[in-house]
Amino acid sequence: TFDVVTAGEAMALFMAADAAPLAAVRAFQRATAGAELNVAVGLARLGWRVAYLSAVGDDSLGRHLLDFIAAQGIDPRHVRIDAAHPTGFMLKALAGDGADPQVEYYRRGSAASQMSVAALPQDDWPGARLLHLTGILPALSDSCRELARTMARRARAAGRTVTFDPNLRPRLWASRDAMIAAANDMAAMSDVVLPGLEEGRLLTGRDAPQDIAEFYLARGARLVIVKLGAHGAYYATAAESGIAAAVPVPRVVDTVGAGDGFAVGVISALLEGLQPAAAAARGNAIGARVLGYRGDCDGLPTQPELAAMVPARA
Ligand code: KDG
Repeated sequence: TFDVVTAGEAMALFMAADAAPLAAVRAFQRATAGAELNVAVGLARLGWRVAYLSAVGDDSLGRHLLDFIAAQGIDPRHVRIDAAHPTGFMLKALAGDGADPQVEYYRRGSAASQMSVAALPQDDWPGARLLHLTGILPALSDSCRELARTMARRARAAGRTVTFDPNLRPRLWASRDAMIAAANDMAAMSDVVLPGLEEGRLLTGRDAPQDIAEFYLARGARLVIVKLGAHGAYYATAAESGIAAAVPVPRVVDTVGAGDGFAVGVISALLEGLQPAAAAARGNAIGARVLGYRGDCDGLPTQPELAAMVPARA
């Protein structure tokens, strides 16, 4: 049995080893990427049993991902090997001064983009308490969008908590309106919505974190946490709201994956039954830790590392 279910595209990641525009980089280091995979890894490191639904090609990039997934303690049974389509991959530049690094995708027509509701297991993951989705899965293809919607609908019917991180990727969408509509559609099927401030503004047309949270609470969310970067995170339920203070980051090495680290903090806290303020505080703490590392998953803590870094209460 599993505690948490998530689904998305597992990608090979090639991180530039030298500081140059991608077209001029001479050496890359291989790692892994995929927002939902990062969350799966973070939760597995904290001891949760994670089911991860994905697909890779029958190629060395796919085999490397399967080995990585298994080595992280994530059940690889739900990662399909699709012999007819390649594993998606991406390039990432070496970022300077805390800016978001340049990235380039090679994922159109990838194995993961071919996923559909046919990927869902018959048994619907008995025992799982929570489903985590992001706005990336519905962006991959029409069949992936249907998959994401079906997973959310079934999870709710089964009484699971659904968490949703919009993770907007404009490049994966034909239009901004389609992206906004799809993300808000997913959010309306979710219990917990985790937008960044800029994402929240784009998705709701509202400016203040309070108003963004109110938008999603009015559409059925139980908890909204708006990520405010260096200003921490604003959390709101129908009953309470507040700011969880930011955790100082001595040096930002790479911003990619910090939002996934935030989700790991929130989800693990909710699974433990912690209150919204403590969940937001743990999100801040793990997100801040990830900022200090290059790879998406390098900064995700183990249980003893987490115990050493976060105060028990917000
Ligand atoms: O959240 C981190 C992701 O941006 C990265 O791992 C790649 O999933 C990815 C994406 O689609 O951008």
